[in-house]
Amino acid sequence: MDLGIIGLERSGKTTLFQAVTHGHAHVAAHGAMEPSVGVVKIPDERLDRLCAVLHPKKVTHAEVRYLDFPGGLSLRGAGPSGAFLAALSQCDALVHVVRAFRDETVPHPEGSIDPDRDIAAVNLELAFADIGMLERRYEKLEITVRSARAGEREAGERELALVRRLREALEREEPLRAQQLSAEERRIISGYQLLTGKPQLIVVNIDEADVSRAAGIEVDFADRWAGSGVQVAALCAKLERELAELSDEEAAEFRRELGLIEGGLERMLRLSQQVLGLITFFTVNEAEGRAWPIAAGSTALEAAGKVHTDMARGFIRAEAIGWQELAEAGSFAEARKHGLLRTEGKQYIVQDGDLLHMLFNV
Ligand SMILES: Nc1nc2c(ncn2[C@@H]2O[C@H](COP(=O)(O)OP(=O)(O)OP(=O)(O)O)[C@@H](O)[C@H]2O)c(=O)[nH]1
Ligand SMILES: [Mg+2]
Repeated sequence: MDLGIIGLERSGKTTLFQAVTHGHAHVAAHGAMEPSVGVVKIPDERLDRLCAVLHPKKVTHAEVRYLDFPGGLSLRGAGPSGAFLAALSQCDALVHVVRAFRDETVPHPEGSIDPDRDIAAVNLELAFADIGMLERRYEKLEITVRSARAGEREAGERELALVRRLREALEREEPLRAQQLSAEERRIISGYQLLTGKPQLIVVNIDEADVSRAAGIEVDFADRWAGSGVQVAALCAKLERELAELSDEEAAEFRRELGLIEGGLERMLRLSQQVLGLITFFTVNEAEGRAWPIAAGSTALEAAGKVHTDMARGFIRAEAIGWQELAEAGSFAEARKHGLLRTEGKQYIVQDGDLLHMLFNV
């Protein structure tokens, strides 16, 4: 999973990137146009608890990649480069950093601090990029349709009508995420990789002085901006970067003093899994305990395919149990003895927190 960080200039994107990657990132050379890429482990207490009970040799957390691009979206000048937009279109979700911190030594590109204005402006840039993409698509399609034979023309005509409709909705400031589409229409446009169709996590980068009010600020922004495919997290990127440099104990102590219940970064990571529509299942054997992110609504067969293609090909059945039940039982043998392991078939819908043991033939 790739999460692309976007936002206006100097909104705190790189600060957030450094906090979330703890400095473990492949940082692009200064002046290069490529993004810096950081691999981030998703903390999961459930996996930690399971592995503490079952003692696999190795524990593997789920990972996501964060991409930090040089510079920000500028509301003036030539607009974002094609290369930047192309890289964003490859991302699975966008992390949209918006400045709410006050710091006179850091000039705001628009001259004043107004996060709602900035969120709207960045979303508008994304919509413009999509409109441009749809226009180019339309022109190409028109040529193909014109030269197509009568029998092949119909599908092209349908796509043209769809592209026109999407474009009109974007011009009314309806992002693709919010548009009603049939499964067939979704399939057609899945290859377009439109930016307003991507899940978005808005990160309100608040002032150091406001961290004790983070939860309230988050609710306030969520009221206005959260919705289908959009989540909001409020945190102070600069503070989180400082906390990331401390040991876990020191950071926890510091958080307690500040009155923060959940670490801002952990919360952000959890929300980014949510906004991507991902749930987690676990597998644990002697060698490895592992968390697997998967789209909500996936079947046991799809889960098996994540772990190994052979496992899906030779799938017989899965044994399933909630992670907590297994942690309490203490072992697979105990859980089996008490009849806690369920036998599930290919079509079983995997639940968040399931521990799965696949049985398969090769
Ligand atoms: N006071 C305060 N300053 C911050 C915060 N986050 C970032 N800054 C400062 O704002 C400036 C810009 O931060 P960056 O993280 O480089 O912002 P950016 O969005 O990556 O900037 P560009 O890549 O140039 O667009 C730096 O001087 C940061 O130290 C914050 O939460 N509080
Ligand atoms: Mg930066």
